[in-house]
Amino acid sequence: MVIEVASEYGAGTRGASLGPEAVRWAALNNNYRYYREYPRYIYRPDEGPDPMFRRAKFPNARRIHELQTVFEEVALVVSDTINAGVFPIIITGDHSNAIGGFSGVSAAYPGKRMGLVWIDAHADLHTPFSTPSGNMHGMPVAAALAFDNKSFGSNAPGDGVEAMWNTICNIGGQSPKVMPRDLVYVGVRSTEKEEDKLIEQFRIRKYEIAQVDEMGTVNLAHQILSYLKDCDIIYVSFDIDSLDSRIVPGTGTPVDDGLSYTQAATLLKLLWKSEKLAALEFTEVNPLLDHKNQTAEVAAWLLEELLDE
Ligand SMILES: [Mn+2]
Repeated sequence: MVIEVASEYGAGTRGASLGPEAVRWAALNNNYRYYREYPRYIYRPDEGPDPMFRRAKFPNARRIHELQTVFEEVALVVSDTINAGVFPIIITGDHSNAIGGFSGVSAAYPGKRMGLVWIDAHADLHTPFSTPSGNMHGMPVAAALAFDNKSFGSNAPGDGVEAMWNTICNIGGQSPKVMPRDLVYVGVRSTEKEEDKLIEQFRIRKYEIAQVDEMGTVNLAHQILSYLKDCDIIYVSFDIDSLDSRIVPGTGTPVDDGLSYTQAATLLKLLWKSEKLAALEFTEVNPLLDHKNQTAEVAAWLLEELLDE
């Protein structure tokens, strides 16, 4: 089942909520199986794009109130899908929606140990206490780990935001959902010092592009799966900005010198074959920033490559 989440409340730039649809159109144009054969559920937040154009009430966690509802609703869709015996492929607008995704997985597998593979240019390890932008697409990994990062952050978001953050970390009934030991970063190359300190303190496993080039993607995939061997289930979150910005201009925060699409395809294919894979998420395609839908074409091609396996 393909679950499309048309929300961009966590982003700083408009347009990511149109990403899942752009990927769908690219797949349709190419007559991909991904489009023809997979049933599809489209989630849209009740309030539509409106909150994006209002002044943010909580500058350290923009639209956190609206996002909480989105995450809770998406988590329900994901857990219902898994409980029906169907594998969820989740295509989301901005990356904060990962919180809905892994919370749904966590709810469907209570008590199971979850590994998180985060393929992204960014660490997404901010919290309302540390964020420089207030955009929640930079916070999903911290929510999975239930970090507040008061120790390295210097914002004072207020009690209301702190309570909402704790509620968000608890969606799906388990908090934390992932232990730092069970998190793996691939392609992260644009971080802030508040994130670097956490990565260092918790010795979070991280594969940089140069390491991926050197070790090869097949070896990388095997190392990741062996590192996560004690996990019962694995959630893979693939941010399109993990790829080189020259291949994927249509994304909110593009970064140079990323993965090639062959590297991404090989890595995703090998993770896809793991019996522990509980959900796969694609995110951050933004057609308003794109050139002739090229970024959505890349995402659709990657998905098709997987489903051909
Ligand atoms: Mn991201």
